[in-house]
Amino acid sequence: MRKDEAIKLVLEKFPSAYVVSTCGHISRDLYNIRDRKEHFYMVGSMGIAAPVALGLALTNSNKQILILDGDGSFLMNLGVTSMIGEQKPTNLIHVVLDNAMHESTGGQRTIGMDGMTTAVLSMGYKHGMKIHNHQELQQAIPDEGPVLIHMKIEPRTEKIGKRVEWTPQQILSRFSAAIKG
Ligand SMILES: Cc1ncc(C[n+]2csc(CCOP(=O)(O)OP(=O)(O)O)c2C)c(N)n1
Repeated sequence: MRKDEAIKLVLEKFPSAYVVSTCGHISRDLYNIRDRKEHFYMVGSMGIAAPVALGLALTNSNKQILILDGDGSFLMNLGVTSMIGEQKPTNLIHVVLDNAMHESTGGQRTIGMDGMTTAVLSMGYKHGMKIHNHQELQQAIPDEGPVLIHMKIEPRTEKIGKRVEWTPQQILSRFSAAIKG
């Protein structure tokens, strides 16, 4: 699966989710596929989408909060994973798009996501699932979170789209208005 296909599938599967996307190409791809005020594009801060989403999930328990992470970003901040497991927000979905590299900065390899769907269960996540294709994502019906959805994706071959054109202040104010409304 390509990264853009994976993102489209996630948006179809969770159409009303508030999405916090990690920095770099993942936020750019999300923005170019579809721009919504319910998207919080993390600018610059790698590994921080998950803690932002955890705070949002705990303070907005009636809303579905989705993290769109990369494997590099996920692995960089594993501490927050145990915090999510301990807090157990049932409305939190943690999607990791795993291309086995830090694509945004030139493709340096990551240390790998092997065993993470099991590891998060021992940290307190309710579900952990590995997804390779469209059918598997359609069948995955996480009744409640926190859930890790580990999606294997292919390295990019197509050109990256434009950068997010909103300023960080604009991203924050339109997202805040959306989630409060
Ligand atoms: C704290 C911090 N360290 C490093 C960077 C530089 N950086 C931005 S995106 C990125 C790679 C992210 O990798 P991954 O989450 O796997 O996503 P991908 O780029 O593969 O889509 C790096 C190293 C940063 N923005 N912040």
